[in-house]
Amino acid sequence: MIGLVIKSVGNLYTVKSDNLLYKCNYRGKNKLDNNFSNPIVSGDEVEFDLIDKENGIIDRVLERTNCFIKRSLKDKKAHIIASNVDQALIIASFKNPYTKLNFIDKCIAGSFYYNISPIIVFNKVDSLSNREIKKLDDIIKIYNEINIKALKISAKKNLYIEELEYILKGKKTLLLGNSGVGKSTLINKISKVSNQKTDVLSSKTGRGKQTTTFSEIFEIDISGTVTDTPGFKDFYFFDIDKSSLQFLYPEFKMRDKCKFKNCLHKDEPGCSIKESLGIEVNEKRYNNYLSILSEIT
Ligand SMILES: Nc1nc2c(ncn2[C@@H]2O[C@H](COP(=O)(O)OP(=O)(O)O)[C@@H](O)[C@H]2O)c(=O)[nH]1
Ligand SMILES: [Mg+2]
Ligand SMILES: [Zn+2]
Repeated sequence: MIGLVIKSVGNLYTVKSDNLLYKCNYRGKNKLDNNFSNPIVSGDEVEFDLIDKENGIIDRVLERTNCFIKRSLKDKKAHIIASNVDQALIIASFKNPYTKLNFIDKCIAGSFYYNISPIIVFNKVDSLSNREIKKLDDIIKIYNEINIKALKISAKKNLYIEELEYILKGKKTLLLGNSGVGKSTLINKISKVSNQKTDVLSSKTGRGKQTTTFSEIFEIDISGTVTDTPGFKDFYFFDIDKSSLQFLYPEFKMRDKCKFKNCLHKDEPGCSIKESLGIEVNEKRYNNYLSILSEIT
């Protein structure tokens, strides 16, 4: 049978097929598995055999259209966050907690690399003072100027949620964000079911919510899906190399004018990106580019 993995907790997968749910394990042991800390992820289409009415065994993963990969800090292997998605919603928060722009920029670059359109929302706008909102608007402008959708919302107070739902409608969206930014709160607002299941499952495995490898797909009320992922504070790229990073910056269009063909736009002479600082290229974005570049080995 063929089905869609809608939830993964450790080595246990929930597979949906013809509107029925099956609990499945994975049998496959192909060579690919060695590079990945998790061979299967929510969003995967899989072929599986039934053991009984409710349980099955996954034989193989069908080819993915895309997947978002980070490097696992534990074993340096690839950790797939989700697969087969249209867009990534980067959920940030200006206060409690403060999301670093460096993290947002890393999520954007990763999304572009894996052919996923990035969108940014700043949640918890209800808790900001007018002065803070003004500061946030300046940040939002940075992204809007390079044609990346960025908006502010309040999941708790229902502010601008309709605007967001319009963006999510009919799409498969991956949620990215630090923990505590309001992913679960948002999902409860826009999806057909509340996410109480997360708690049930993590208590079953006896592991804390934070440490369980976990992703789950929720259906949005008005159509479309969102994939919840464990919040992570920071992450490292798995397969993006130094020379590719610049192509993930839409505003670096003038890179062809650099003196050196292999310019990394760090401190090379005649660098057109450095000459564009404060004009086409925002300095904060550029500084984060340098910091992300230095992390890549
Ligand atoms: N003030 C405010 N608090 C929020 C908002 N959305 C979520 N929170 C709070 O932020 C905390 C973390 O939210 P949660 O949804 O669990 O975050 P997650 O870790 O990203 O899933 C909870 O105490 C929420 O009530 C919001 O729009 N405004
Ligand atoms: Mg959560
Ligand atoms: Zn350059």
